[in-house]
Amino acid sequence: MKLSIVLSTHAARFQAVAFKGDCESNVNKIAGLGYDGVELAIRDPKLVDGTELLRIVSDHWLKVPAIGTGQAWGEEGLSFTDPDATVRAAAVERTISHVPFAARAGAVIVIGLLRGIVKPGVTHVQAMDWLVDALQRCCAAARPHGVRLVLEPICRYETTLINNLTQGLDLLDRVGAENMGLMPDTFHMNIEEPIIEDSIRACGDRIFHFHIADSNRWYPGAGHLDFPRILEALFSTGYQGFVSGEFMPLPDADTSARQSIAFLRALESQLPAGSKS
Ligand code: LER
Ligand code: MN
Repeated sequence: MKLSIVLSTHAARFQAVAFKGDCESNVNKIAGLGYDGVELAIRDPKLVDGTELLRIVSDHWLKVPAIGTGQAWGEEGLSFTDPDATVRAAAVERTISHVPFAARAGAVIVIGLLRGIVKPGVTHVQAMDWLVDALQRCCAAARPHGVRLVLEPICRYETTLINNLTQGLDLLDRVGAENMGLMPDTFHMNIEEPIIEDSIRACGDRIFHFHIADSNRWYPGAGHLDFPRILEALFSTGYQGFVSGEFMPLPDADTSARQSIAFLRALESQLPAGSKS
């Protein structure tokens, strides 16, 4: 099982991230804990030196499976579904600006809250049309570079657009791009999915990346989710990607990251042979 953990390259308001800023020492710490990769949350590629970032991760033998984009929403209010066309265009442009670094890193680009919410005065139908149009533009721009995008179903307390995997699969059908898949997140699935394992199995090969946290958004093992069943379902789809930790830095960042990898490595040995990537 390939394990990564989220590192935000800069300070950010979003709380469920163990490590923020201070890239070199945090990457060093993450590698030292035994992780195979680091998922980078980057608000704007203009703020980072991609060559230096890649040097840091490759010096530590880590991969970058994914790039998170949600801070462009959280810190700047960019979204694919804003009633203001210039904001929607800026969100598309920002997403496309991640493509060169994603191509170099071999990372998927995550579309989480950058999709936005249905704002007052906008119908759900209109928001979905804008969302489909934006994703089609981003996928078309990413495709020649071999870059894939993932849409993350996010629970009702954060957005009104695409809360569960069924809605995510319907959206993929509408977008109609082979380089677009889904990124389930166990924290959101615990709130929205009727039976988490069945929902995962229904995605088949459309899962391109995976976020893991426990029911309370602490590290896996700190809540009540049934991870043996969830991960068995994930790998039964043929999933070969990373399982990426996105959880609260509680009781503190180092402890959460250490507890997570210890729990998941112990669990790995119990998964049926051939069912882990
Ligand atoms: C981001 O991956 C996520 O899971 C969301 O909760 C962001 O708000
Ligand atoms: Mn997530």
